[in-house]
Amino acid sequence: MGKYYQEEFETMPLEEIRKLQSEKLVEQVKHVYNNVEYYRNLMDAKGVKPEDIKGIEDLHKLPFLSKADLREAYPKGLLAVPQDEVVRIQSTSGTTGKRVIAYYTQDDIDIWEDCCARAIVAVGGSEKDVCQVCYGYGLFTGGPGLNGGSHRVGCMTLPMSSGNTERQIQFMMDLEASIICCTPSYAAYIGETLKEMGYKPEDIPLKAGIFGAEPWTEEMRHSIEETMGIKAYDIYGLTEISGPGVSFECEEQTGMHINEDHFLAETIDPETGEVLPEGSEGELVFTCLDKKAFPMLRYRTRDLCVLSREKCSCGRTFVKMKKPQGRSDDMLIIRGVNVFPSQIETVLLKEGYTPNYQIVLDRENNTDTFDVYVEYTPEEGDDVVKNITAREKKLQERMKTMLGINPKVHLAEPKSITRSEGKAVRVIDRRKLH
Ligand code: DLL
Repeated sequence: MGKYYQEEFETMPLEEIRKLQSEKLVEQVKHVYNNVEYYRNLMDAKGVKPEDIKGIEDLHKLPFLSKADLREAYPKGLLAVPQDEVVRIQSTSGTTGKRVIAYYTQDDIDIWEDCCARAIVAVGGSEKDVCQVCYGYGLFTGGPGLNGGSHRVGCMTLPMSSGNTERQIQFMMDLEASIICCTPSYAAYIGETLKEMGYKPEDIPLKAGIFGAEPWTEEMRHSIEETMGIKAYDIYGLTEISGPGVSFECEEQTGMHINEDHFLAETIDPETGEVLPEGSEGELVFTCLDKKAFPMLRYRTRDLCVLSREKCSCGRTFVKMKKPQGRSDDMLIIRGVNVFPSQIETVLLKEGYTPNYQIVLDRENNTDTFDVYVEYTPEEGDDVVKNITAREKKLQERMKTMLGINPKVHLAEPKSITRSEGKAVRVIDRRKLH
C-alpha cells in the first residue's frame, strides 16, 4: 500500500474535482427528485426543477434538509431506492429522542468503506498493520465503518467493539496492534488504564490512533499521544452522510480532508442560511454526490467549523475542515454566555489535569448554577487535599478568563467521574427538568 488508498481521486486537481462534482450533482438531483416525494415537494415549493441544476454553481438553489425533516420523514420517507436494493441500515443512538435511520445499497457501503480505507492509509496503515477497532459495533456507524475500511486496506482487523478495557489491552499486547480506532475519550481511558498497569509508552505496540465521533481538543490530542506513544489523528462523519470517513486527517494533522469526490461541503450562516466564503466559521452542510439509498442534499449538520483550501503537504487536494468545536446545539448558554465544553477541556489539560470532567448545570433563584467537577491525579493526592481550596480557586480563575463567567470548580477524587467507552457525556443539564 502506498501513501494514498485512491491516489487518482485524493490528489485530483481542483478543476477536475469540480467537474466531477458537477456531473455527479446533476445526476443525483434527478435521482432524488424522481424517487423521494418528500424532497420533490421541498424543491417544488422553492420552484426548483432538476433541469435548473447544471453544476455545483447551482447548488445554492436547492432547499436545505434538516434534522426536523428527517424526523418528519421517519422512518422511510427519504429512502430513494426500492427496499430490495437496500442491504443494511445504521442508526444514531437516539438518546435525545432524535433517532435517524440511514439506508445503504451495496454500492453505498463500498463508497463508505473506501472512505474509511483512505483514512487508515493516511495514518500510515497497510496490509502489514493490525487494526484494533474499539468503536461500538451494531447500529452505530463507528465499528462497522472502520471495520470495513480496515478489511479493504488488508490490515488484520480486531473487531473488538467498545468496552471491556482489560480485554482490549490484552489483545493489543498479545497481537501487537499497531492502529487503534475509538472515541478520543475512550482512548484517554485506555491510556490511563495502560499507565496504571505499568506500561510505558515505549512498551505499547500502537503507532497511530484514529479518533472521532465527538469533539476533542488539541490538548487532548497531545495528552493521548504522550501517554500511548502514538500519533493521534482525527476522523469525522455522521450517520446521515454515511458514518465515519466523511473526512479524515493526514500526516500534517492540521484538519480533516473531506472526501470531496463523494461529499460536497458548504458552510452557511446558521441564522440566515447564507453561504459563507471559505475560511469563515459556519454550519457545515453536506450534499451526498453518489450515495443512492439515503442521498442527503444540502443536509445541515449543525456542526460549526471552518473550511480551508490551503495547500497540504501530504499532496491531497481535498478541502480541509478544522476540528469542529461541537454542534451548535452542544453549545451551552450559561447566564447568557456561550460556552463550549471543549473550552473547559483546554483549560484542564493546560493546567495539568486529566480530561475527566463533568459539567453540571442547574437553576437556583432564577439564576443558572454552573459546577465543574474535575479529578486530581492519584500522585498528587495528599498535596491536593491539603490545598484543595486554593487549587479550586486557581482553576476557577483560569476558567473565568477563558469563558467570561465563573464556574464553581470541585476537585474530586481520582476515578470518581465515570469513564467513557463511547461518546463521553460531559454535561448534565438539570435546568431543562424544571
Ligand atoms: O459519530 C460517526 C463517526 C464514528 C465519526 C466514528 C467518527 C468516528 P453520529 O453518531 O451520527 O456519527 O454523530 C455525528 O458526531 O455531527 C459531530 O457532531 C460529531 N462528530 C463526529 N466526528 C467528530 C469529530 C458518528 N472528529 C456527530 N470531531 C457529528 C468533532 C465529531 N465532532
